[in-house]
Amino acid sequence: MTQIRRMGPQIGVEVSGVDVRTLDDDGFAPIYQAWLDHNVLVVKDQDLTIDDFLHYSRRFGRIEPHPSKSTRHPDFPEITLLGVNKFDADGKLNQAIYRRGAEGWHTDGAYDAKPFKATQLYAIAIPSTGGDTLFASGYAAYEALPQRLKQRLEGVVGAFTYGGRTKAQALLNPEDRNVPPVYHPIVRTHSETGRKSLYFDPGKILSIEGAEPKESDDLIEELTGFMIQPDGEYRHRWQAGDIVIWDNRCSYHRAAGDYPPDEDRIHWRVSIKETQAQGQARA
Ligand SMILES: O=C(O)CCC(=O)C(=O)O
Ligand SMILES: [Fe+2]
Repeated sequence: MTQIRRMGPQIGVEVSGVDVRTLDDDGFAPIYQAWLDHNVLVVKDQDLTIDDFLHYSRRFGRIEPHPSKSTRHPDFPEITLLGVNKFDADGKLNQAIYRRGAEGWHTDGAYDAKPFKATQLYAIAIPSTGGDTLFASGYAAYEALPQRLKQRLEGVVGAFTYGGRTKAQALLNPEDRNVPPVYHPIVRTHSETGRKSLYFDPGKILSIEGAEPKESDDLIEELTGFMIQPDGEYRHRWQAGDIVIWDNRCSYHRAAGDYPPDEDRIHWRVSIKETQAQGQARA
């Protein structure tokens, strides 16, 4: 029997008792709605092949290969492998792979003119301790902004790149580095829910457009402080067989990155974009 339960107070919902391989449209509809309502959806106890995972992922939108070519699955470019090839040929831990997603709270794909709608992970191997993923709500962050900031940011866009101000691009091939910035509204109206969120990523933003450099830096620092609201986190403790999907349009996440390096922590990962119809639902 399908069960749906809330996880964190601001974000997160868990579905159990389903097999995503055999879900029909009527079975999927309440799951998709629960995801839109709670932004992070956990589906427990799945036993999937790569084709099953891709097939299920396509229900949410269009899968696009991640720009990090070196971490793509060799036979399935749409699949990114997390935690694979963690050690270099000389036996040294590759920090870019081990700590992927752990450098700070972020949203995936803000460096793209059309950022990822969603990211979905399927857990293949989970360490005995650590390795959680943390989530927080961009709606809650927006709602917490003082009126002064809401007004200052109305209609304002930010410039974003893959490496932001630190220019960290270790997972990209040389030919894919230093791509020009793209621009996104900082107050983002969600294309499906119509709700406003704080669209923000301190690791990818370069500047707030129209602000002097000093004000831009001050705003970036101030907005960083609003991302995670008190008691707003949902912390996912993985089990093999979990599928977790998050909505990059209205949430932030980070990997805890604290598991024993000699243990496996492996996920299949897909980046999902809006279909044209979803992207045009609202301007
Ligand atoms: O491995 C994780 O927990 C999440 C990593 C991450 O940030 C991502 O896959 O986008
Ligand atoms: Fe991420």
